[in-house]
Amino acid sequence: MTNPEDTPRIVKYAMGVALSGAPGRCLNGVDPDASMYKAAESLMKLSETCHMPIFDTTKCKISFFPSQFALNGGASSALALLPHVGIQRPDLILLLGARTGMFLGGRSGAIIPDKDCKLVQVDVDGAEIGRTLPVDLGAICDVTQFAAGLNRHFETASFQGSVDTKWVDDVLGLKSLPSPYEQQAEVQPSGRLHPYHALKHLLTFVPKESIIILDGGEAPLWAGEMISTCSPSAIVKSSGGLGFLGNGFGYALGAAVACPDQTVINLHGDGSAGFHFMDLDTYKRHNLNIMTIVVNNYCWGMSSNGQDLIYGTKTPTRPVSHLSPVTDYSLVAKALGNASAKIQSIDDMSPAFVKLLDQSGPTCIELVVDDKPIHPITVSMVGQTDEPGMVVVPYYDNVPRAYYKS
Ligand SMILES: Cc1ncc(C[n+]2csc(CCOP(=O)(O)OP(=O)(O)O)c2C)c(N)n1
Ligand SMILES: [Mg+2]
Repeated sequence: MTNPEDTPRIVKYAMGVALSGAPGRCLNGVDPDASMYKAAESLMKLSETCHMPIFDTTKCKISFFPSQFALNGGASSALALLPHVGIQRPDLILLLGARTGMFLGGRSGAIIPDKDCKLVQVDVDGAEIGRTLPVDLGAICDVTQFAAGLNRHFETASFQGSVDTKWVDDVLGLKSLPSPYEQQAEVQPSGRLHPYHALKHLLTFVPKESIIILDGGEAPLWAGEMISTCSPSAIVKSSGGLGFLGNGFGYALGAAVACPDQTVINLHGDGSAGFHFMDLDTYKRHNLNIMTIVVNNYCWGMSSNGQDLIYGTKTPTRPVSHLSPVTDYSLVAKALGNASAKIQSIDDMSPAFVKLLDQSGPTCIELVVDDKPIHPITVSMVGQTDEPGMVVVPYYDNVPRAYYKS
């Protein structure tokens, strides 16, 4: 808003958007956490009644399903594993506010099967229903109301559906499968840490009950797999429906001001860190309890890895997706008044945390890792095809080629 006289018109417009549009943080003073917990309660009740597991997407969210909730299946990306571990794929998926696109495997069928599976989509925005995948049933509705309505229905009419409880148990067991990376060496042939091992060890040092903000490309995906090891009080995934980068700095700032007694972990790739690293200056000026972690693989890893998968040796140079091999984030952080440490080996971790957890105010860890292996989500997002009617988009969703009459 640039003109004060626009205030009534814009506030009226904002109220309209807040009351009728997609849910999210808004201007109107409604406590979004209260409404999210209400949504979680209704969804968990519905899930228990129908004995249907709940999976979440990587979209922007504050985790509000307790990890102890028996039907919490964890990340929906695990569903891509089903054919590989000999478990049948789902025959019904309810998309409750979850939007199709890159975070649900695009049109690849990897997460949402492209056959023998009914898809029901519920969204407040009708334009989302069937946007990228054909749905069998769509409902334009607020998810909390949808779940509450079904719950009311099941109070008088008992649930009649048949559920294969063995299948549900098998699917819920996916999240406890040992990681395939466990067996791989902690140090890559480059001499840099394997990102899985680096983040697994690092997270064991993060104080319990921290608020964790995840930003970046592959870095937050590696961290996300093991995040429960530090029992965070909240996880804020900041990549949103379009997968944007850099906004985690603002989220960390807000969380630290709102919850001064908690540690806020502001985790980034080196790419996303570059967007707003100067916010460490603000963190220092307000002496906020934020630990920024930069997972430095010296590249826009998700981008260069996606390009490696598609263009491979055909066009092997990636000048745009590489970042400077000399940038030292721990030094920059120190210059901005944030106590800092650089970690290049597992042995560096304990002394770094001993030094930094003793400090009051903001701190920064630069964790140097390799850009390989490629995270499996990047692999699942790449749909290489030689089909002439499709434009391959390295790590998003391929799009049909525009048709022009000749
Ligand atoms: C604002 C914005 N710019 C560019 C992108 C495209 N993008 C998605 S992931 C990614 C690479 C992120 O690199 P980094 O943060 O270093 O994480 P890494 O994958 O290396 O762990 C890029 C450029 C984006 N999603 N948002
Ligand atoms: Mg990177």
